[in-house]
Amino acid sequence: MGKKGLGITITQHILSQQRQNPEATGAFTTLITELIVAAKVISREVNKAGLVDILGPTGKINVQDERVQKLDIFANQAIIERMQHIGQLWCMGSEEDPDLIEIPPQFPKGEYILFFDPLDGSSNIDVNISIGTIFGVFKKKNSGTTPDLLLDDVLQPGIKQVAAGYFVYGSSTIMVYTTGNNTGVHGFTLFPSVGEFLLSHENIRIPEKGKIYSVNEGNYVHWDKKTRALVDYFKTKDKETGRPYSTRYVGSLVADFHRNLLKGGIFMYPADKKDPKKPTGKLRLMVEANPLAMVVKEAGGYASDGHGPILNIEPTGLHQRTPLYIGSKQDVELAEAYISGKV
Ligand code: AHM
Ligand code: MG
Repeated sequence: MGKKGLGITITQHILSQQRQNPEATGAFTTLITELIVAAKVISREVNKAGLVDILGPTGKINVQDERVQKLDIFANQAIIERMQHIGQLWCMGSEEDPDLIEIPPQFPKGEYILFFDPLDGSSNIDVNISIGTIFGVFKKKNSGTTPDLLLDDVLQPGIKQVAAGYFVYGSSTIMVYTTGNNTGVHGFTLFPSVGEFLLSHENIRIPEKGKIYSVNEGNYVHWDKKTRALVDYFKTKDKETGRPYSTRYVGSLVADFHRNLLKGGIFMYPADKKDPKKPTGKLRLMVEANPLAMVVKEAGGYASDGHGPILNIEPTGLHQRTPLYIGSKQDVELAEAYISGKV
């Protein structure tokens, strides 16, 4: 924790970044500020989630499942309702909505597009494991001249994101964000007593190489030979390269990613043959892979689909899935070499 930064609120931090950019209008600051309010509301609800067994209605079948589903929907609605009236958004895309989310006609529209996964890792809600919200922000494409909302005018490769980040609702609630262009990746911890996010992790840099690999190894039988060889590599003993690595996997991308960002290592969700409908793995390009790829790049790491940078993928669908290898640069480059057949 940088002592220098202690006590700086996220609002102060965003405003100081805004002042460094002479072209900034404050529109982006408004956007992020409102998103933070939505996240605080979600954080409060997540913290209460465990109480449902004690306080929730009794006699109902499937209370737990109900609750899990409700929190997903709650988080989605909290973000949409908070963000739709701020006047800065052209539209939104959420993991929970099959189509783009339009700004209702009674509200002004803006230039930004917000993609988000409202509650990532939601299968972990009822077992008290960290979950989170992931977001990425784009500007509307110049080609978007028609007043109609066309997917082609909205979808862009991740490299065009102007900001990205995430919230983790864990032992404490933390927000990590970047606006790219070498402005760094910064982490803020929510102090519940004052209701403010305070700077706790200034200019996060991910180690060049880590000692952790994070993957759902239960999918081993569904992987191709290259993927198996890669995971076998991390498990093989070799003193010189610091192997075997340790496995760490909680099943919330946002939490697994956050740990590896701070400690170094690689998170993988490879393509598998488990579900013929999802041959490219489970994770979504627009709401999961792209935002975290921007964060990791700005922190000195790398994100790949096994063949090239995640951030260069031209999206063709709102809910497109992608294999994901993300984390310390050397580890991800090695994974890419395995998957693309160079090793
Ligand atoms: P979700 O957005 O519906 O929660 O699904 C994504 C989650 C990720 O957080 C996590 O990395 C992955 O699914 C875990 O999947 P699996 O259970 O197959 O390992
Ligand atoms: Mg998710």
